[in-house]
Amino acid sequence: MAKTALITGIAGQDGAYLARLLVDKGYRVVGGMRRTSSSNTWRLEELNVAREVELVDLDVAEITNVMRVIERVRPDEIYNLAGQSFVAVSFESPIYTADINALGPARILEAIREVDPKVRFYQASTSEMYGKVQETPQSERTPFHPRNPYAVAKLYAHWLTVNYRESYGLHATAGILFNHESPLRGRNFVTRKITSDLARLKHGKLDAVRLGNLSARRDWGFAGDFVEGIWLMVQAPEPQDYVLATGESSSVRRFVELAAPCFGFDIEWHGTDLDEVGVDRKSGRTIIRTDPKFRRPAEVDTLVGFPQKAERELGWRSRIRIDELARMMADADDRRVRDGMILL
Ligand code: NAP
Ligand code: G4F
Repeated sequence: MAKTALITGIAGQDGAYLARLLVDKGYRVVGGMRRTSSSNTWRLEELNVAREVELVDLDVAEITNVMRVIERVRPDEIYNLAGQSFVAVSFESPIYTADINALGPARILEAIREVDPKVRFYQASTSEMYGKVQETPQSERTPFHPRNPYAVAKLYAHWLTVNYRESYGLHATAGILFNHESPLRGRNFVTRKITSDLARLKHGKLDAVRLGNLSARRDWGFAGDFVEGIWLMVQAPEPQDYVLATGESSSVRRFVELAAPCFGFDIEWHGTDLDEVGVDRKSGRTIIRTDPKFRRPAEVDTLVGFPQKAERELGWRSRIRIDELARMMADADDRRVRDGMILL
């Protein structure tokens, strides 16, 4: 009989890619979405999977809602992708972020204990938990030092997942995922901000792209690759935690340099720090500006993961490299703006 998966946060980037993967594997997929005033299924539609999943109202802030959905759906596997996922917002709304990112998973774990402890659980942990990094590259054994309320909340959920596994024998796994992007990434995040703003700039709808810390470095992979790793973790005979990463780190500046040629720009940098600008060599036009409002009270300077455990034990590999990723995202945004689509 087909397995049933419940995905919380199915309308987000990872939710959409995971839904596509699980439907293709023959799962019955039930997707939890928090209720909003307008439909928010554009990612599922882009991946042509909206009609193949059952959508339910599921807000991880509400324990009774979580409990009832699990009782009704009777999933074999729960993938908890729901989250207030934007680090910058967590400095402005730390309590809300904790409610969703820390207590949300606690509610689901309690519901699993209550309704059916055989349900397998996946928690979306994050490389942000390494924060002020204690060693490079970061692996499952690297100590954590979170640098923002988002990561602090995620760290609670991470340890709670480990604790419920150890205390109650749940098949509960936390995937420590480094940044993964795609054409379906939210426009707040820096990679998609760069590709969508460069597209608007090329088509005359924006004067300059305004960014924060250009020197921050991240290990950027492709979300489509990463959801395969998520699924593999949940299939493992024994639940364990795994790092998923590419093993390569690049700066925000480098991502701009990779994306810009896809729009016909060739960037050279002038100035330093808050005065740094990116100028298009061909036209002499300043197209990248820095703005302190996009800087964070405490920054995570550099992240790079060591995914050897996932490679060895799960047979997982990150396939798409950053140059291909930048091109894929740039091409999608160029097409969207050229075709007059509203950018989401
Ligand atoms: P995303 O695109 O922001 O998706 C998150 C989803 O969670 C959205 O659909 C959002 O709904 C939903 N959500 C927010 N609050 C909720 C609530 N109270 N109840 C139910 N759903 C709620 O993020 P993503 O990139 O797909 O990431 C998925 C998860 O992995 C997140 O938990 C994120 O923190 C974590 N993570 C992401 C990365 C990464 O690089 N992408 C790396 C490590 C960990 P709306 O659509 O209504 O906003
Ligand atoms: O794209 P970002 O906002 O992603 P961040 O903070 O690394 O978080 C993402 O990845 C985490 C995994 O490590 C996830 F857990 C989390 O949910 C999210 O998906 O910022 C990346 C870097 C930061 O150092 C930021 O300061 O880019 C820098 N940056 C520079 N200018 C900017 C900007 N970030 C944003 N969002 N906007 C800017 O203008």
